[in-house]
Amino acid sequence: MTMQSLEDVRRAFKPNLPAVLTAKHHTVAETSRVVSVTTSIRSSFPSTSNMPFIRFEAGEGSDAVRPMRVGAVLSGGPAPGGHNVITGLYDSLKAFHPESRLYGFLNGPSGIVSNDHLLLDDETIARYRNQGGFDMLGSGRTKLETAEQFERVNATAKELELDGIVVIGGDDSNTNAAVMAEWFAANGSPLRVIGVPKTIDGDLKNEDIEVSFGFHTATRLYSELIGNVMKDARSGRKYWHFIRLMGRAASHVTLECALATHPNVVLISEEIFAKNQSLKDIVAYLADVVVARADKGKNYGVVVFPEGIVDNVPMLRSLIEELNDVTTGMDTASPALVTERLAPQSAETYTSLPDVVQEQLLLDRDSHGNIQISRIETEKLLIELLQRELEDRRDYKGSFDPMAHFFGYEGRAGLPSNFDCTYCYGLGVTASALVRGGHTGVMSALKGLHLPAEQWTPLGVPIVSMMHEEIRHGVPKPVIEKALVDLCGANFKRLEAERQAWEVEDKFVCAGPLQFEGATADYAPISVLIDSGCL
Ligand code: FBP
Repeated sequence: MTMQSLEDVRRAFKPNLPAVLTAKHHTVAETSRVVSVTTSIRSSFPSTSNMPFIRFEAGEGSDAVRPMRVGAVLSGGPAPGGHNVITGLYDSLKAFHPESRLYGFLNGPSGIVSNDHLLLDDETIARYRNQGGFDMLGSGRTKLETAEQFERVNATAKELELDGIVVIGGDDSNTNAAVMAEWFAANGSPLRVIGVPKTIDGDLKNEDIEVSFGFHTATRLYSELIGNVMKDARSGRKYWHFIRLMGRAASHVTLECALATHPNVVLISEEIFAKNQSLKDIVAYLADVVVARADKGKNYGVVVFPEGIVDNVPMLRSLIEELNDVTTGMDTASPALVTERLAPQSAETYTSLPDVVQEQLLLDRDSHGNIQISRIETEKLLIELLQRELEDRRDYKGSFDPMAHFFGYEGRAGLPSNFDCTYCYGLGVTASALVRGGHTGVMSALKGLHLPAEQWTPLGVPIVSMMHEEIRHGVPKPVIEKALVDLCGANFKRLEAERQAWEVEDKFVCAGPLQFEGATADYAPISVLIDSGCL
């Protein structure tokens, strides 16, 4: 007997396309929508801030049918579906003209600078259809911003005779794409730069981008694991599980998983920040739930929270900001050395943290200036502080045996869900049409994701329309605005209405493994369904 691997089975999956993309199609400027940006952003993007929104129509385009040459790059953390963006791009370029070429730049944006590439062919593309990870090309977080880097990108583009570059990345990578598009437009180059919205964090989201790709698969995977831990907790009845999930700035991942599984406690960074909660407040709330459950004989439970809470407890946020300043220029920063340089209140906060967390707060920042939040074991911090609090609670007679978990990297490269396979393939085909239509500085998008794929609407969204100004490394910079959880939005309201009932009663839901066939196989993310009013 020969056994087919699931990878092989998935290679045969055929994503459906939006109807307008299945036949001959072309792009047209959407005249009814105008990009509105601040004067300051306009002055940073003088050549590209007037780019129109783009829509798609069936029928022949006016562009000459000649082979196209396009380069694609995977940027930032992996997200399930990235390979399908590339397969969609490839199939579409080849269908347009069989001699078209698609180059994949290796190891992220630095591959464009150094012209490190792979010319993609049928065999390579076939191997990666509907597969997870970013291993076809590798990824990286190099920031492209200097004139020298752009000169080198230009040299690469000339050498490969590129018509366009497709940047598959999150908010920072797409900010880079916009800056690159501006540089080429300002320098009279016809090279087009198109973005594709990726990130499991789900924080690249707005009126036009309903969800970033990878979010669905990652949250389904985490929900499966959370559901399994819940079953285990309820079976053994002796452990409290503290589960940290990815989500640096935003808590979309935690919110989606919570709505899928119903943990006893859910912490949301945006709520903590809005209510100006201190670590003490959070720990007191956790202790209240632990005590209430113990009173019912339940010395077990599940707490779910995003990695970003460390950066959202106001006291810790200002500590992190001060640490960023204090450690700048230090060759090796040690807890003892930085404590001496911190203001007294920050020093007190810092030294009250467990040693391991003190060390982790000093890890190098990434090239975008972000603290490496995934490396900070907040679950251990909460457990230690909660243990101290429970010792002080005279009314507490239960037993507290905590377990710390981080579900992070295991969710970023799994076999993509049918939703992510289909969404990404469509985003790739849309990006190809945007390059062919001569557009630049726009992001490939698909709307109406609660509907069957055939009814999705492709469009090109000017990246500058998503921007605002943020202080980065001490100076204001135009960057894509991260979408945080909207505390007045339907998803958070749903959590708010339900979560109290989950604290003491066990309303756990075992989400089970991601399905590729059957009744639940084609679901869109819960948050998309709630936002569209379907749930
Ligand atoms: P992107 O924003 O690049 O998609 O990455 C998201 C993420 O998975 C975060 O959730 C996490 O904090 C971070 O990447 C970890 O990054 P790294 O892979 O560099 O450790």
